[in-house]
Amino acid sequence: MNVDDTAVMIRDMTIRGAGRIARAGASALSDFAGSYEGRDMRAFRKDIEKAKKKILGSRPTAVSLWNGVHATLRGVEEAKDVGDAVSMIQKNAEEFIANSTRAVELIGRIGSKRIEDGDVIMTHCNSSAALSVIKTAYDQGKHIKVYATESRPWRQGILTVNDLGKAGIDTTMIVDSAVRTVMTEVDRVFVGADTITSHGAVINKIGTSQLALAAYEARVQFYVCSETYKFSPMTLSGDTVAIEERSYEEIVKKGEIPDSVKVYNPVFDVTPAKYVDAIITELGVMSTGSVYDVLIRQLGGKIFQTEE
Ligand code: RUB
Repeated sequence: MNVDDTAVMIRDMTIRGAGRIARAGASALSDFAGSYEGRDMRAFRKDIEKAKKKILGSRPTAVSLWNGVHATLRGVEEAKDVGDAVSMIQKNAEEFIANSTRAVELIGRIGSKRIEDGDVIMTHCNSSAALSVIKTAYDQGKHIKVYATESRPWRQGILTVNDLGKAGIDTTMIVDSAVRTVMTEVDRVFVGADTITSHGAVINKIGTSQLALAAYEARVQFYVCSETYKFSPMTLSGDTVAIEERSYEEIVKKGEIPDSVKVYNPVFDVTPAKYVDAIITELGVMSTGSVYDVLIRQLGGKIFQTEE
């Protein structure tokens, strides 16, 4: 699919979820490179840079998109000609997509070990990584019951309950404000992530931090299911994560409230590391304190941005 259409579909959430948007970005850049007709390397660099900016500008919060795009363009600076650059991009994108898809399966297998027969689970929004854990546990024959939040305003909970319900899992949908009431019945919470900072704070769908607080209060285990490409290298040098705000029309219809009333619609929130029991990744289950080490390894020991 072309870059413009992909950027629009990510922005309007036709393609959504941190993993899916990363794979869509990688795939769009690969298609762009594959259909590039020019042979001038300088022009190619400029054009691919423009395409990259378009994809990255589509949604600001999930670092998965940034990591997916940069993994796809790795090495292009050193390419000797356009043909070389194109094959690098196509190979990188293919690898990124295959690895990220496999990571979700691995997270399912690893995370399912944390679920016991008879568990009551809560999840929020619609995370393929969290659903992989829950569905794998169910496929292993564990009897589980799942509470899934509606996740206003976009109601991604509808996708979640459809998926779980069709899989045959005992699923109950709740409104977001029922989270604290229901938490007393829950054994474990599993949510996804858009970005995880170097000190283990989790950025995920608005309301995630409320689940975390309610779980903390009720002494319920709170797990984040996340591929390691959702770890943010930029946070190592102190960058903060931009929280996307979307249109008021996702909350109220035009004319439903007086023009003088403002509507604030942040669509992600930050859960501090202290409320997270563990992060379930494709590398294994880790504490929030391990994110820093994984990032340093991913960066080959290069930690801080320098002026050079
Ligand atoms: C989706 C959301 C998901 C994470 C992880 O938000 O917050 O929990 O993206 O998803 P939105 P996954 O619907 O606004 O994109 O595990 O599928 O990557």
